[in-house]
Amino acid sequence: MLIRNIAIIAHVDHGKTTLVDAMLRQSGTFRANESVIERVMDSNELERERGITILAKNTAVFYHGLKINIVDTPGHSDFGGEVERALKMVDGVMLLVDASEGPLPQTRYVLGKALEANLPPILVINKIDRADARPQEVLNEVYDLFIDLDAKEEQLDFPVLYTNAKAGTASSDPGKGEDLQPLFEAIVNTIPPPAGDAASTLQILVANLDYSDYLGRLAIARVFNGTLRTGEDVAIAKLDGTLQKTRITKLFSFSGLKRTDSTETILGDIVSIAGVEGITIGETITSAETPAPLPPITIDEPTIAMQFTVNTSPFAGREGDYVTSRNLRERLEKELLTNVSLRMEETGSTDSFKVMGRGELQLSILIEMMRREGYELMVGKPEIVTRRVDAKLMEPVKQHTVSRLYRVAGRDSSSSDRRAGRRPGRSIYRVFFVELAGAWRAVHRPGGRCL
Ligand SMILES: Nc1nc2c(ncn2[C@@H]2O[C@H](COP(=O)(O)OP(=O)(O)OP(=O)(O)O)[C@@H](O)[C@H]2O)c(=O)[nH]1
Ligand SMILES: [Mg+2]
Repeated sequence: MLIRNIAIIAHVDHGKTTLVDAMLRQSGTFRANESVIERVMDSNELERERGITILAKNTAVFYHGLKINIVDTPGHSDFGGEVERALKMVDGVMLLVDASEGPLPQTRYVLGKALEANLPPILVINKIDRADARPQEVLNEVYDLFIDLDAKEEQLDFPVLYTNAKAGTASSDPGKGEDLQPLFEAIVNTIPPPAGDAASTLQILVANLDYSDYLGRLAIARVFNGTLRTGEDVAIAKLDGTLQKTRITKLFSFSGLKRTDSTETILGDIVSIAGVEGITIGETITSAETPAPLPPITIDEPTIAMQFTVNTSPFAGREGDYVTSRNLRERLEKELLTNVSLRMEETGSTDSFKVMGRGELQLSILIEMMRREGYELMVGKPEIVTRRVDAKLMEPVKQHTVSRLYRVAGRDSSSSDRRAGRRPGRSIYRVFFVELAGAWRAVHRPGGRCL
């Protein structure tokens, strides 16, 4: 079967998950009378409550006999690690940009990662139905962004589609659009089929983990070379360099929102594997005789840290079931296995752990998940993670964009000024003002401490 693997990337709320809904619907994934919830891929409890995507997830649709594996990624910068990892599984990206907001900081970040990985993009200018849509300007801003990111000549030659993800339409002309056919065609024609050789040494890279109540831990992995058949002896090249011999007995491929049983992998496909104890992200399933591990997945470093401590307050033990430092450590260690952008460090005390992540939202989601699972803990104030490079103390720098109507722009930038603080003699951030239709957009580059 012919395959295409694509990730959908964008700034937060630009409509990725909504577009996946439409792709699922139009590829006949659901029965005609099936009622399907909106943003069906945002399947976990916190995602539904908050209306955001937190974890990257896979689905597959079929178009004229061709299988398109789609990875929906989160747009919030705190979950950037999910995007980096998703890009390991695909051969191209759909870069989604809101037709009114245009490219925003996370658009820049995810596009930068896609260009670095040499993944060909399809530009999708979404929410074309918005009254304040300005597709032509947004297109120009995206070209500027590509150039700013030092895109190569051939990377600038991408197809452009204008979509209304809610209505499920795409067209190369912003005024038109009947269905998503032009988008499917663009995927087939611009995203290269997976490379590799089905007959050579087995190489399957685990890029994500999932969990099923029936099957336990599931590894989501991309077949780069070779063919895996269930029941055959294989090896897992572990992150510590050792080789663990095993046999894969439960193999699935994606089909819409379901996993379908399979006994043999197809070259380039994204598969799901159950029943392998301890398997984790970055490991390669390979031949037991001639192991050929793929390079492990590297992702950007954490930027903020928080202390997670056993509850020692007078009210300790009233809310949670898991209250000891051993409970806390085990839960955090479990999280580190699936959440590769998190790090944990021991502190001087056995009751306390320093947990590092990409942002406050990411850590607050972890805390909320733990709370709901019955853990009781105290957390400290977030601090930025600093690093010494050549004896110089370095701090993470963020880009902070504020869009306001003209009349409040002055007040807004001065309050950011105050928060950012100043060092004698020089400003520690730069402010850019960009004029947009009826609004100023102030772009700050403050140090991590100021946010
Ligand atoms: N008017 C209009 N609204 C849209 C369109 N596409 C998405 N939306 C709305 O935009 C909001 C965000 O959509 P999502 O699909 O959750 O966006 P997302 O990019 O997946 O967001 P994250 O995963 O959290 O980054 C929702 O309220 C959608 O209904 C569109 O084409 N037109
Ligand atoms: Mg989403």
